Amino acid sequence: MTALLTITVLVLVAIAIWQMTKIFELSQVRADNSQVATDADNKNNGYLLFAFLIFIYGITIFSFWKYTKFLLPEASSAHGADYDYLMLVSFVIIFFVQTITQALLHYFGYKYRGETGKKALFYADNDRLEFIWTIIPVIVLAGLILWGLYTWTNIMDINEEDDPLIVELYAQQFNWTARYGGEDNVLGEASVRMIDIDRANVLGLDEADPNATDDVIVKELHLPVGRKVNFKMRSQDVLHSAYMPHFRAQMNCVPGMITEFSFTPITTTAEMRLNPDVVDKVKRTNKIRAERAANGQDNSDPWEFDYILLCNKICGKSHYNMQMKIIVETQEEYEKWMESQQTFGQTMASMQ
Ligand SMILES: [Cu+2]
Repeated sequence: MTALLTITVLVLVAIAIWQMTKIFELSQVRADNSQVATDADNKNNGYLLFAFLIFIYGITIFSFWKYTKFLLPEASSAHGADYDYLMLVSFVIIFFVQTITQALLHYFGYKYRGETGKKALFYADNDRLEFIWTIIPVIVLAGLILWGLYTWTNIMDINEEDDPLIVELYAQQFNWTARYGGEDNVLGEASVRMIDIDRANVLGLDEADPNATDDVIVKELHLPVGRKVNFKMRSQDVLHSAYMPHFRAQMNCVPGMITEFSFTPITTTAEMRLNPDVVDKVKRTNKIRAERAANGQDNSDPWEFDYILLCNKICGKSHYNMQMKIIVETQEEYEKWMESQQTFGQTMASMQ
């Protein structure tokens, strides 16, 4: 690494010296005018502009063809479709404007290239033209921003209507823990100051709070399909961000405060595994994994799709591996799973 850095520095110094000698040469008054662009030079540069235009269009088409399959599959939350639509419309507008302006920019660069005898026209301003190119972006951007604000307000309208399931997501370097309110669906009081590792009270629940007794603490998040979930996020140490990409959900987890996000999962894990995009992705991944297995490399077990909660804030050295599996299932499956879990009260009693 040091060798590479040294070489890089030496190369940069050499380039700097070379550039400086060039500047010095140019500053000398000389009869030789080989540095002045001729008509042929300008024409060639004009053609190069077209070549560059073809290059950027080409790379755009290539990226569409090669990388669209890496995009997330259809949203699995009730609000996800609105979010995706807003994003799609924004992208289409940007893409359309970009395609046209690049073509115009490069074409005019060619058309008005330097030529002997050609003189630039002095043209101070044109009110109508300036009005048009100001008002169009203003209308389009104002529309997008208002629509975005409206969508944002709808998504962030976190309330207790429709009997939401209350779930706490607890972030710490470098793992997630989830907590359910239990029978009463009310989370017991908790604070990092009450954490007692020796007694396995890892989330710092208040043992005296009756609401805490039936809380259920888990390392795998199960959600019943079709029921609204209100998440309450806490962090023990640094900034983390709870990111559930398939549900188009993300919220920072901030030490010392509780942040919230709410969504309704609409597709079970089992249904999502049948989604054509997901089937494709699993097939592609397992092909790579099979190759790895054949070469005796790690990470070669066949993979099965699961929803996932990730950390989306660079929170430390193992940030990349901070994740928790999410399983969306039917109400019956969820209840069966919940019954098999120990409550906080039971865990504490077993520690006595
Ligand atoms: Cu993190």
